[in-house]
Amino acid sequence: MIVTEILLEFFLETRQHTERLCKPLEIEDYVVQPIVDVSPPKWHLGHTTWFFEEFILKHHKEGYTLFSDDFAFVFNSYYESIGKRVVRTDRGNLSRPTVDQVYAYRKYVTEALKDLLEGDVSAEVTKLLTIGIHHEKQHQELLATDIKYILGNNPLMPVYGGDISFRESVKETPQSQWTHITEGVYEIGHNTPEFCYDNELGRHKVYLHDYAISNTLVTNGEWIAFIEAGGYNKTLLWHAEGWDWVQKNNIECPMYWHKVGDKWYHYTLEKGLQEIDESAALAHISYYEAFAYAQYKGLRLPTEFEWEVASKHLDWGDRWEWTESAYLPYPGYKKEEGALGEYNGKFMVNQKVLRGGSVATPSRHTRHTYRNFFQTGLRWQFTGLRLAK
Ligand code: AVJ
Ligand code: FE
Repeated sequence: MIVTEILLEFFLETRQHTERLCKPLEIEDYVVQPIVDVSPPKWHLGHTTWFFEEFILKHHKEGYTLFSDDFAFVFNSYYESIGKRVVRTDRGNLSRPTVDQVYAYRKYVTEALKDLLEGDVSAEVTKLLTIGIHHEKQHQELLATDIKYILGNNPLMPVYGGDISFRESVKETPQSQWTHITEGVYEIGHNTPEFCYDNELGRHKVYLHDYAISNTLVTNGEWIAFIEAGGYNKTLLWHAEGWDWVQKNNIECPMYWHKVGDKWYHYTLEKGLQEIDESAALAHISYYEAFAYAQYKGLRLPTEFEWEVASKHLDWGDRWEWTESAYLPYPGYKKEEGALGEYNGKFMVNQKVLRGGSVATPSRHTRHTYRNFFQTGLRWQFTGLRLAK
């Protein structure tokens, strides 16, 4: 089977885009890990490269020599079946390999893949290449949000700069309306020939009762009203775990928000600290906050199934939307074989599903069956919410 030029083009474009995201960084920005969830940009650059080397080149390219025997230890993220690795909390302690060496590694692996793809390749390689591309795209989103965390938590709050605009203060339509869906049996899960992750498969039927879902995301202005109504102090709105999280971390507003005088500001990649636009879609809240807000409104979050069914009637893609659904396997879920079985399946405990996409999601990445997932207290992604009833 010949890898179409289109797939090769897709691969090269993806590799380039990752580097373009890092272009505005200073060397020091590449190395730090301010919290465990945020990885150093240098680590993302190396890890996405290691993924292609480990899963494709090592097994499918004749005579391939690893760029470095040490890099699997440094850039393996969480694949227990592949081998030992730097513990996650130590990713920011790696002053070596240097940024230059990591860029050289990227070049070496990209060239080796280009060379491999110029010949005849198996359906297996085509499949692995497609996963590798989508994997790198997931890391492009993580790169954008990790860079935002690194810069936005630096006391100087530097502007990111560069030529990529994230439209972070994307406006919501002022007229919020309810979209009504009639009760019945609906099919959930992926069913096109296009790529999807294993966690979207096991298409199955669910029964949904009559429900309504908002055609808009909750806005910054609506969130300010929640703050002013004492939402963060009203214990009855919160889960026990959410309330503990608020107390322990002194949470009073979304991540990146700062009150100066009586006005709210937030850190943005594009312009640094900016006055908040009340009509823009809210971002950077945890599941706990999304839930408390729905309680305060006397409403609820949609389930991931309600979201998927309604999505064809909605405008979506600016924010990852917290749902009420636990991240669980669909009936009939089958893990990928081998180490790739560790990619999604082993995280199906204690996490919530987010649907949609965000201003940091790269092109051709998300879809209406895509299942993102995070732990309930995390909010450095562009996370927001849409209400249901
Ligand atoms: C789907 C965003 C939760 O961050 O671990 C990256 C994406 N998977 N490499 C994550 C992912 C493997 C994943 N999330
Ligand atoms: Fe990864």
